[in-house]
Amino acid sequence: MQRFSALSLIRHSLGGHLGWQPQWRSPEPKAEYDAVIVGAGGHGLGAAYYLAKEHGMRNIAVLEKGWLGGGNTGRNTTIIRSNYLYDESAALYDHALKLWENLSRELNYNVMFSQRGVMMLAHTVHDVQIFKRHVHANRANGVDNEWLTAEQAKEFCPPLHIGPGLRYPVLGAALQRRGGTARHDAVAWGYARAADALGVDIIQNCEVTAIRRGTAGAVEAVETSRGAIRTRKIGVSAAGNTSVVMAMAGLRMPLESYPLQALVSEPVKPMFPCVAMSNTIHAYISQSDKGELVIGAGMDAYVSYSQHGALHIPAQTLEAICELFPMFRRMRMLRNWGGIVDVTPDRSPILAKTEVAGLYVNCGWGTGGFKATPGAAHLLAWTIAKDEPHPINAPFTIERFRDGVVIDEAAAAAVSH
Ligand code: FAD
Ligand code: PYC
Repeated sequence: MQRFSALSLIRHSLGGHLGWQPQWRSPEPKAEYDAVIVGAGGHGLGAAYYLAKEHGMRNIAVLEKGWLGGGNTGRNTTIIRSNYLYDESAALYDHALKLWENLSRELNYNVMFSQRGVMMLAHTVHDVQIFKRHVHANRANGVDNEWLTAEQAKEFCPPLHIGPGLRYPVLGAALQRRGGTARHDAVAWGYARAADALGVDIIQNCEVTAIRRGTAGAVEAVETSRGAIRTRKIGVSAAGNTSVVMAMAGLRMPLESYPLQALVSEPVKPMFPCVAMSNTIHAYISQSDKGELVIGAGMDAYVSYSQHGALHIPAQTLEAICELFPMFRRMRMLRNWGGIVDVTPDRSPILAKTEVAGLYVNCGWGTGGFKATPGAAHLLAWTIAKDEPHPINAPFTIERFRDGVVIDEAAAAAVSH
């Protein structure tokens, strides 16, 4: 049954920065599924879609405690890039970027992927050295990235202030031209509609409250706010809440959860041509197709599960934005909000089967998992269907923290942690 209608529009209760959402009627959960995905963000919905499309599974449920796309998928600043340092990460994020390049066609849904270029600003000698190292490492891996002088950065992004008097002068920038943005809610809805068409049940207002394991330890059911559901395969894709869900199966995760905030301005005519990011002063900015400036702030300094953060953080971000782009000083801000991100010690994700038979996990994307959405979804589906990782996600285990084989991407994470 087709439960989706692009014509039935309701107001998104969050008032997220991209506005209106199609309505979704959730089916009643069945007593048993071949696979259950916990979390209807882009990663979970996408995993269900690829399980159905590429692995021939049909009896799949995606369980969501709130509404689909209402987690970080609907709260992020939509920056997409693959300019990470290490070989493992370059393979992972570029796998996702290649899927982005065909996603609107794949889903027959316009996800408004726009390769307008992502420019990372360098403000110190240390930044220059780190970003140049990224440029060289990326190019050696076949990932596009180039070094710009301050003047070239201004030419690429005319609103950028590179004159004297800046607290943090612009010394140059790394530019990934294939990077850009997409419409975040469209990604959730595109995957949801495509998964639904393949028979996947997407069940909102259905919180997973316990994971039942059989005598041999393998998973056998989830308890939910809408009753128990039997299943032999559970994929947890519950960003921000992963530790809580995994603890239900008796697993302790190497994760911390933090609020991360963003805000949008009033809409204005097109004036900002690219994505500009400054890790050093915690500010990143682009302009959505609706005309709003989309601005991301730093992470809170304290762990928390609340979906809002400390107020001084966006205030500091706006100071930085006005310094870098003085023409925005008179803009008014419309809304700000937060999401909960879960962060690993090496700032790389975990995408793996676990020591509990039938339990798989996709988490730890921290401040940077939107860009990974199609790739993470594709690889999670593979891992669940085959009960083994794809070669691309094989390094992203939980055990790497025990064994010390970490993939330290702290310098490539946009937001300082
Ligand atoms: P989510 O979309 O969060 O989905 C997880 C779902 O699990 C949620 O809907 C939640 O309600 C559900 N859930 C949790 N517990 C349960 C339970 N017990 N039972 C049922 N359901 C449950 N990344 C980028 O790449 N680029 C960016 O520019 C960027 N900017 C960001 C800005 C902000 C302000 C934030 C908060 C994040 C940003 N990120 C960015 C990170 C990115 O948003 C996330 O990594 C990504 O969206 C995670 O997607 P997901 O599908 O895994 O999670
Ligand atoms: O990962 O590029 C990113 C990002 C930008 C803002 C938050 N995350």
